[in-house]
Amino acid sequence: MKEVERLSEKKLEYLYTVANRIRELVIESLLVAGSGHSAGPLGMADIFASLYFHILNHEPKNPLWEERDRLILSNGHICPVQYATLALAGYFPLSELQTLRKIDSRLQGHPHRGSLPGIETTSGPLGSGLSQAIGMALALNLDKKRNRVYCLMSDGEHQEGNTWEAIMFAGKKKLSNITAIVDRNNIQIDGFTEDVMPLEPLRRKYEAFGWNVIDVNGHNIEDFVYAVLEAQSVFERPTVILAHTIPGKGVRFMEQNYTWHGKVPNKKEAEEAIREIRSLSKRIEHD
Ligand SMILES: Cc1ncc(C[n+]2csc(CCOP(=O)(O)OP(=O)(O)O)c2C)c(N)n1
Ligand SMILES: [Mg+2]
Repeated sequence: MKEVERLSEKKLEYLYTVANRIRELVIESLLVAGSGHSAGPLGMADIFASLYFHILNHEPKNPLWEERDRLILSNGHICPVQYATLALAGYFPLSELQTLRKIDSRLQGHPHRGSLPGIETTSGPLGSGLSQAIGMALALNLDKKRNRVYCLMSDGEHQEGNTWEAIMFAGKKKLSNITAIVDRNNIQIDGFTEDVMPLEPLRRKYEAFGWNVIDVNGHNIEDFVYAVLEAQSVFERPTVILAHTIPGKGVRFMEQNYTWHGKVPNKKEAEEAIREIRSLSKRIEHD
């Protein structure tokens, strides 16, 4: 297992730059696709940059490397952020992002295992990723392997029973090689989670199922990396990182607006979005 290193100032700045480049690629690919999800992918860009460019033990040119950590994307609809990140990391050419959601493309609207390097599971039907991730974590434990499993999930998925069965099982099995990361962005398809079907108190619910829980600002890369480090040092308990994020992060007219859950910008909106993301990069450089 690779120990996650502490971040230097230079690395931190680099990760924020990567995150904003991911955001630009997300907007560009969604514009060409003409359909898809905007808010979730933008909100998770900082976490994807941290995972693929600092935390994960992986080899983009050898995607089936046995020693790799596994990253399971349970909320498959945010895959534009995973596609953009995988391409930037070198799993496949950046130009392929232009094929998002096209017929016969390897980049379908929801991820398809086996068609694209770096995709560990097929997802789209919400609520099944944690069960799959736990199966992998358990198998790795039985084989006495030290690879870690990361499962990205949405808050909306916590309204599904299967998610709680998986949480219960991981607690019982004391699976400390799995880290769940929840995109706690407070929105779902047609409203705020606490209006549609309240999830709180999420921390206390996870704790009751035997998990170690860490709340983190999902846009503070330093804090997120520390949370992962903490998860690596916890024994006999799985860890969940409740990552508090802003849906649409980086594009003001999308931020905190659930109507951007499942729609894409038109050309004018995309241009405005890219301008904003670029100015955000400058703001970070000058902070
Ligand atoms: C089992 C299942 N039910 C319904 C859907 C349709 N659906 C797609 S995304 C979504 C919203 C879920 O909330 P969340 O994942 O928190 O959305 P986000 O934060 O990305 O806006 C729904 C209901 C689905 N993909 N799978
Ligand atoms: Mg959500």
